[in-house]
Amino acid sequence: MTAADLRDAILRHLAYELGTDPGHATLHDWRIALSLAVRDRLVDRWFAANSATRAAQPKRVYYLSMEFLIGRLLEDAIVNLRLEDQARGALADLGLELDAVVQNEPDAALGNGGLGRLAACFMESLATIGCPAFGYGIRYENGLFRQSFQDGRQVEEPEDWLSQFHAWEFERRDVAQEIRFGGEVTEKDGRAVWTGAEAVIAAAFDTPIIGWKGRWANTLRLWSAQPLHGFDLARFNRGEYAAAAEPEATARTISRVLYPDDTTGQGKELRLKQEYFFTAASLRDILRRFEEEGGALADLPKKAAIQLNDTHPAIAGPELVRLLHDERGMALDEAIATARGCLSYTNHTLMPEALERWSEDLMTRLLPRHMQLIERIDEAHAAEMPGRRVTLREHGEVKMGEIAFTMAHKVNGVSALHTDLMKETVFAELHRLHPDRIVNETNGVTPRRWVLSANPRLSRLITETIGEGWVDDLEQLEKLEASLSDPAFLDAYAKAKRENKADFADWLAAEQGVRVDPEALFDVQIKRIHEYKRQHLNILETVALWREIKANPGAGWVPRVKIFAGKAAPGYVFAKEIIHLINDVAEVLNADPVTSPYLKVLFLPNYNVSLAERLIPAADLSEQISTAGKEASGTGNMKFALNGAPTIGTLDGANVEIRERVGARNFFLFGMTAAEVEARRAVPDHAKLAIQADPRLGGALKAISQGAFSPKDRHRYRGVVANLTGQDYFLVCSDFTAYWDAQRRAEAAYADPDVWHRMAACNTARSGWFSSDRTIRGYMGDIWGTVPLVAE
Ligand code: 9GP
Repeated sequence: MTAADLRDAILRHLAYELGTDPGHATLHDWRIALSLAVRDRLVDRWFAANSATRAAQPKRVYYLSMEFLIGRLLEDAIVNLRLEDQARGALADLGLELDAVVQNEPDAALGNGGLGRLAACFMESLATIGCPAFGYGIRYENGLFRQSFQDGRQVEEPEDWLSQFHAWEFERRDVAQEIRFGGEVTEKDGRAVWTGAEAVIAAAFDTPIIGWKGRWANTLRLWSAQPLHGFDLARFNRGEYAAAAEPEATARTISRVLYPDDTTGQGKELRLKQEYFFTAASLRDILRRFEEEGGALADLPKKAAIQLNDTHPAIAGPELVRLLHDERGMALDEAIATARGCLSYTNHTLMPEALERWSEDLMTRLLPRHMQLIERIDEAHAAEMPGRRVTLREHGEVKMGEIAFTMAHKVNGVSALHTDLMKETVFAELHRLHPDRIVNETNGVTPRRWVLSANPRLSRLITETIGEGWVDDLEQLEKLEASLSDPAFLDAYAKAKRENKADFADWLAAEQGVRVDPEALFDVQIKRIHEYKRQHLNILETVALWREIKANPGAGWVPRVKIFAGKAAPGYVFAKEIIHLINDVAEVLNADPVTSPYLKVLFLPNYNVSLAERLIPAADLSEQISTAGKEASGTGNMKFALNGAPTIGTLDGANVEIRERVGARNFFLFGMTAAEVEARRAVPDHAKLAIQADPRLGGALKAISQGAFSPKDRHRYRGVVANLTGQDYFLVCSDFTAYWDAQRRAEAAYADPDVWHRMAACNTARSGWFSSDRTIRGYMGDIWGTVPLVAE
């Protein structure tokens, strides 16, 4: 396709889809017209992949996930179809710039953090590798909330990403599933019959996901909840307009937002409904496809590898048993074994709040047959494993982590350390019973999105140096090793980073009205706000540093900009206080004429994929400072390393593997290990001891507690300070001094550009293992037993 072909296609779509002409088209219109023109190309590849799959009838992968944090799709499609030059040329002819058009697309806000972004990277890698796969999730009308700040406090507003035409999806009116809740279980001819009382329709919307060079494309199928019947005309005619619309509104609630606040009973019920809704719809779709291809039910595991992304779809175990046993008459034991043959489960966290537990009352009310089946699965497991102590229910609750484990043939962790800890802690007993079940698949990120399109300058330099093969064989970055002592290469590497930083500074000035010095060290912590991720450790160190600079402004400080971004869950009060504190500190520090040339603090609102794509290539230092043992893997850490930002971090999650690969000298390690964390917690008054030992920490805490950053509300951070000086479960105080020292080491290294750029380049050259292609190949071999196909 030439640029002229693409230009003509854009103009055609502009006229015949959007009904407008170039003289009246807005940027939005151009973006849609370009998307449709690119989509045409993509659909051809998608059809080719689909027909190759139908012909071969291979084992398919089904990835069930509550989140798919796909972000923008236009640039991805252009890059993977290798249409950048044509798109630039076509738009230039029309007087437009590709970057502006691409950035007009709203982010698909279908995820919260690492788990959702991992699912998106996996979809892209599956397509690049040519592994036939479906992603299954929910088409949230309002996604995750949009974050803004009011007087420094987080404000949540509905995300309206679907208020514009979404060019990438196809509604499948022919594919719909009726999903039921509640009701009762009766028996007929010896079989259980569940008649759910409430019903909604799961309507399918398909998004093609294209792999590198357009070699293959898979489908992301998202379910939207719709009412079984339209509005109630009889009530409407009686003038009860709101009541007439109620069934529709109630049904739509299910696919309205991602992670509704579940601190209330209603919130919990809605969350469980969402989980069952998309899991049940997906399983029926999978069985329908299998049955259409005419397989014998017992062969289902040969045709379907169903991956449960965290515990959210864990109800898949009981539901698949129900579909096989109750609805298709398979013997219970066989149904359990067949389901287990298909299912595998990824655990993404050891944090107890994410290993879901549902009250038996709620489960019985919403999913009465599943509750019975959970009991039967529990009994079957007990019979299989005499002497076992673990149960699927405890204290009136159903344990979804244990259900997922019991019903899966493989369970994987997402980094080596996390996998070991899983074996030793949350699943110790189950691991003893099933020693071969747990495997490790360390996470990865797609290089197409996170290097090639996010960082074109670095990508060009890499390609000029080692050729293009790295894009789908990221370990080829090792070839850069030979250039790490070449001053010309290091200069070019430094120039790319400098220009990325200058671009970011310009964007900050234009979009946020903030000026920063591009020469300053850009020190970045972007991720969900959580105590275990310890954004409060970072801000405490910032306050301590501010006090030191103030006391001695002439000491040759390395200018630094601390950049934060991330959302706090709406019901997580402490995380919201951390955001407020960072914003308050920023206000005081940025206005301080003495210190602000050396130290600035920014909290960028509404963190999303596009912001990460803009910021990571401009970052110098990557903050990965979680309490050891708490971060399952991290994937941001990999993106930063690949883009040449060395890590300051603890031995946690994939940091451990990053450090092993990039080399200890190119990583600013600090803090306690997971084992030391456990030991430290047992020390009485550990926080107080740490505060006594380091006056900088005491000084920072005192400044915060005395209202230095909240002069009109001096006690605002009493709770935060009390937490840190008291229980300090995440050991912020105990790791403070080591963190402070590591920051000074980072500063010293940054002050010597030769040292720094070599360090940064080492990170790029040695992080090739962290490609999600490698991770997906691991899943295919160790868990799914699937092989790639090739499209005609
Ligand atoms: O917190 C983990 C993060 O460490 C990991 O990288 C990511 C992908 O595996 O999953 C996150 N977990 C969750 O978001 C919830 O379990």
